[in-house]
Amino acid sequence: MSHDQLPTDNPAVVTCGLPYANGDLHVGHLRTYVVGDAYTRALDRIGQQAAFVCGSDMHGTPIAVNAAEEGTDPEEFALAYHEQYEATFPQFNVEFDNYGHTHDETNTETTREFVRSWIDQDVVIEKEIQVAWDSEEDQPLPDRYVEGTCPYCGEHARGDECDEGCQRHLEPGEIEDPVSTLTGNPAEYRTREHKFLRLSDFQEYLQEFIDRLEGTENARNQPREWIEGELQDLCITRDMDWGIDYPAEDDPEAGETAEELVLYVWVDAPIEYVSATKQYTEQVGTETYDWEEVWKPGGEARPGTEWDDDWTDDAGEIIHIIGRDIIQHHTVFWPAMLRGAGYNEPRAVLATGFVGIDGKALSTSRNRAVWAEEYLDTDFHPDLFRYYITTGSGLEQDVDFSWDRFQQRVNSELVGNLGNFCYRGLLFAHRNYDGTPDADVSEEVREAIQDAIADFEDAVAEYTIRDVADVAVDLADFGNGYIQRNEPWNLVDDDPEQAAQVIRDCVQLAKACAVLMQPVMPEKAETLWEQLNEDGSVADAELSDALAEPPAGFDAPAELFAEIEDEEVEALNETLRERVAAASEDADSEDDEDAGSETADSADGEAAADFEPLAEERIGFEDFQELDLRVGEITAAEAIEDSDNLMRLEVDIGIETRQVVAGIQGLHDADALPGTKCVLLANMEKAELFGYESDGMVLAAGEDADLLRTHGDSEPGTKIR
Ligand code: B3M
Ligand code: ZN
Repeated sequence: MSHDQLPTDNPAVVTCGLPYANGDLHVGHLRTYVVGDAYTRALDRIGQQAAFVCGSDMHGTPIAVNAAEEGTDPEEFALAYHEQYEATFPQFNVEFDNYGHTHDETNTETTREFVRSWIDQDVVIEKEIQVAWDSEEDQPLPDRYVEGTCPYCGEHARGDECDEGCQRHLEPGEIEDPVSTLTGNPAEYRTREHKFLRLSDFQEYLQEFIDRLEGTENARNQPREWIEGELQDLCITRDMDWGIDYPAEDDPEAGETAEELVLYVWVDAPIEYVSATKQYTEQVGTETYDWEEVWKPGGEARPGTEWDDDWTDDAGEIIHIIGRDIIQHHTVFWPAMLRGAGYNEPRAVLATGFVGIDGKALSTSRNRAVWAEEYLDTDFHPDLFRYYITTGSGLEQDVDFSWDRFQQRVNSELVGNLGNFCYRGLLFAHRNYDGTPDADVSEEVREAIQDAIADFEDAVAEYTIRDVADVAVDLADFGNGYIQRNEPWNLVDDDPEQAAQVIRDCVQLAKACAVLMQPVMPEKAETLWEQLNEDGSVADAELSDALAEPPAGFDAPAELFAEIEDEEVEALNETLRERVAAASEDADSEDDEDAGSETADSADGEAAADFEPLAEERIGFEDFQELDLRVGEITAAEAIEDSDNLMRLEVDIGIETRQVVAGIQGLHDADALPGTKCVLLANMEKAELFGYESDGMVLAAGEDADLLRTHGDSEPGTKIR
């Protein structure tokens, strides 16, 4: 089964990953919410009914740890951030239809209903497991209370997620060399009884689901590895006080300690997507928007571990927008949770890359971040940020935020292109015709607008938000070229009819820009709409209105966007630099005092390693094909004695064995390397280093020379393309 193209007759819901209510919002968070908001507005624009919902994530160790650090109660602590988020989003024109939180009554009740359904379906089991324990504090160490080494990739990991390495979810007890973040002591293990969702029951279902799933490629492909292998049961309870209680009273098989357990935060968090939609229906009535049509078509849950095609023909479209570090939760755990309770499944998951600052990773602990509040303190309009962040790169890629680049893009694309076109077109029209000249739109311009509408529709159906945002600016670019080519200022006297025609076209193009830019820059679009003297709100206009006749008369326009001055940017850069320097000193001294402090500090979705800016220049496929990349296996490794950092490797690439000199001494243990798979650039120019010929290059990532290898077990010699 594949999905009908958007728009469909069914209602849609767009959700964004819930922000943990544990710290100030920064541009990294805002990327997801701006994309979600713009996408929902774009859906509406193509005639797809859609609700946009989200809420604060109030539970789990991310909240408990930070609240404890501040000496506050987790509920009070989380509620304060929740209120802050609720007030901040609209200032970026992020307008949720409903913004709830996971601790409210609706979500508590819905979560317990889900769990009861799983119990009834017999997909919940109890197991005795070893949980990490701090003997000094005499308390269990769930999730972020423990850190150690990821058993899958060997990177440093915290509790339930390998946030610096392979991004996998880690089950309790899985982390290696566990250390308590409370005391810094090595953790012990104690036996406890916990509840598990038996994911293996859903394996077949998930394999079919992933073939139907739409969205970004990373979200559709990454999960395949997980659902093709053995699916580990998901521990759904934790030894904590803060959270939603496990409904032990409804579980006939609950052991004695079950009532002391709360649900794992990743149980009640995604269920908030359902609860927030339910609350929206409570606000507007089922006539306007019926949450059940989306989540439980026909008002009926169909629990089971298999899929039923007919049932979902009329089901709504569920679209999740998340950071790419939580793909597994949304494409494996969540669909199984939904299926087990008889709910509809996601239609699409869009997983965004991270946001960097000035070419480096955003880091809250180092204060290398641009905070939401900080942006709002500038004079820059929120729509400028929205434009920058949605068009800075494709959805899956990382976006770099730098004030310099922000200035450059605003000045060239918004001021110089879109704003300039609308201003000069409308000003000319007002001065010479008091508004729209009496003429028909030319065929050329009509076609250009029709093409822009088609591009917009395709981009929405294909979830390519950047293209959605680019359409209006591209159309303005066309408009600028059109004015330049036709020189209406020279025509007014010589050929008044032709002049009127050209300006008539420009007014139409400006109107089309207003309609097309609205999802990404809603307020700026509204201003342009008013300048055109249009009635009502551009938010209510349809795509076809881009071609409808503009009002005959309008006043002199004002410039839509103002140039950003160098001094403003210099000041902002200076503030950022000073702050990073001050924070780094603090962080370094804190690191010395307390190895655990980094854990609680680092924010969601930040990558630990610094990254370089993306290359500006593109290469063609042919250039890429010139690289002869092969799967290899290291068969021998030794340090080159005279050198500080070089190692001599022998790499089997199927056809032959190559000697390679690699700068990985000190980063890898020579004894452990033989047997390791790698990727070798086989047609690298030969070189001689310290008397050894190097015949190829082993690929590695970052300063730690993390060796690249393939995902599956392709044989040495296999060509990589
Ligand atoms: N609260 C934040 C994160 O891990 C987490 C998202 C929940 S979405 C259901 O990015
Ligand atoms: Zn890992």
